[in-house]
Amino acid sequence: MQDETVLVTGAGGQIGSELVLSLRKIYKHVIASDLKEPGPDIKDVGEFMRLDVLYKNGLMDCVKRFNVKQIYHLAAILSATGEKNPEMAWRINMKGLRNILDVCTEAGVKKLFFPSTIAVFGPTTPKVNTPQYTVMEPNTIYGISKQAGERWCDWYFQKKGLDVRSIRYPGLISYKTKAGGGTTDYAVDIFFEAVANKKYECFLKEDTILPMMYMPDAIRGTIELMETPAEKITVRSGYNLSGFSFSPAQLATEIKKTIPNFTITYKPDFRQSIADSWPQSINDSVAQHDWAWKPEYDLAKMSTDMIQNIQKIEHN
Ligand code: VAH
Repeated sequence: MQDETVLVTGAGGQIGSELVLSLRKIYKHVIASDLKEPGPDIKDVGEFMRLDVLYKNGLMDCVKRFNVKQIYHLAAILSATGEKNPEMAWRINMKGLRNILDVCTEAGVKKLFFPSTIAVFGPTTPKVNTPQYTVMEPNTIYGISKQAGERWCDWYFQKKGLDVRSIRYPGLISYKTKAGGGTTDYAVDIFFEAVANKKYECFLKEDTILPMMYMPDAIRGTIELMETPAEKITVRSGYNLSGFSFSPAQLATEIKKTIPNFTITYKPDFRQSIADSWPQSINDSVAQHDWAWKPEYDLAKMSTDMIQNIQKIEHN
């Protein structure tokens, strides 16, 4: 086990709750932090601190007291919530990041992970096989804040030498923590509804193709990127990362292979316009070249694993 102390902000969220568990298999000291108390699987098996990323002094105290050498800064407001609360989303996603960047440079943190997203792309971006470098005109506060965040991270690398690394996550699918406030969350909710009620009303149109990834691949890719020797890293904004793409109709067809009497209906809401502004598929050849990224899950393997694990949860 490695001795460095690692801090995870937003540890109670969809990525954080699983990332903390994976990091605790590698590092002796992983401090999980969030604004609110997380579940028992995080809190009861290691250090937890209540931290507000908008309060820099509290972050600095924690980093200095525990000699934190790596930070995974996951605290953020996602796309759908951000459109309902633009001021709060901008404040948390930008001021929170700036506080973390300054704490890292002032307190000698060695490595920082910043979660970016395919939401940094917008309606003028090429939608199919979206390249690492292309037109980026995001039209959600979430996407705008994450694009600005990528630029700040690159600036802190260029001007202050901070070893900051980032991934543009596609929609993430997991069964351990229900997603919250995202547009791709239908691809999580649908599984819980299919197992519990054999039906789901989808808030996106049936043919809305979006890039997605299963959480085990996202967690593995995140840690692989952070463990890659610095000299191999050529992107300090955010690496494109691809899993697989599908539409709600294609996902429903896959679910029916395991739950034959599952039915889906469609009632698009405000999140449809958000989804329509994003790419359908992502080119991640730079990540493949720089640090040998390769997903292990496809749509069928993910769907089977999700249903099997949710059925176990329901039966316990
Ligand atoms: C969202 N799950 O829907 C997030 C993600 C690509 C989308 O960043 O907002």
